[in-house]
Amino acid sequence: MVNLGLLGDISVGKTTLLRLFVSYINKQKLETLEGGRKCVIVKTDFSGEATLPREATEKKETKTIHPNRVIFRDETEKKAHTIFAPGGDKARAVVRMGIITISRIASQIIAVFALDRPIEKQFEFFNDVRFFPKKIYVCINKVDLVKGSKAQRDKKLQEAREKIQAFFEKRKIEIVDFFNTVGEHLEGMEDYNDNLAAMILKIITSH
Ligand SMILES: Nc1nc2c(ncn2[C@@H]2O[C@H](COP(=O)(O)OP(=O)(O)O)[C@@H](O)[C@H]2O)c(=O)[nH]1
Ligand SMILES: [Mg+2]
Repeated sequence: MVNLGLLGDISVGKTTLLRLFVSYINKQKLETLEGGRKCVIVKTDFSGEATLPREATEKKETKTIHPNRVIFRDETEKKAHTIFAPGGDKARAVVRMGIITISRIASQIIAVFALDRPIEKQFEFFNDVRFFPKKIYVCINKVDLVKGSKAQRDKKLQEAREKIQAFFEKRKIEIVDFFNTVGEHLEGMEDYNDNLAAMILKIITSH
């Protein structure tokens, strides 16, 4: 059984990615992917989402207060796994508690970044996450929001990777793998949606 934690700054897309994964299981899409397998949802808990007042923000409608949680069962291995996604706003004491708790109980961590904002700003979130495994996975999300050609997007991704690599290297944390994702269902971005599912599959099958 793997306890997987999605950690990252506010609004990088943790909750969206978790919901996307649930949709892959519910639509039986997970087993159609390369190396895919049949999984079923045991339980989902998104009750940690608080609805924001409409005027608070243009787009973001909810904010994670208590960690969201999904339990699913791998039908091939007959094993259950849990994914936790706490909030990102560590300035709020209750959210911060969730981050600390999840960083303690998760055996595998995915550090989530958003490609549409400066990467350096997003490191602040990780600076005081105290319990980190020696090896983590990195997910660079919101790849769709980089405008321009594929070459420009790839260049931006490469620059982000190098910065993230350097940041964790300083903390003696090894990055096992990078995944580039899109959390929302958007036309032409299906491969980046698949990458999220592939990432979780890879983690549960290698631990
Ligand atoms: N365009 C785009 N929007 C995204 C993507 N992932 C998440 N979002 C949006 O970003 C906002 C914040 O996402 P949310 O999952 O709440 O972030 P969290 O704070 O990390 O849980 C929401 O409005 C999402 O719809 C993505 O890959 N592309
Ligand atoms: Mg959230």
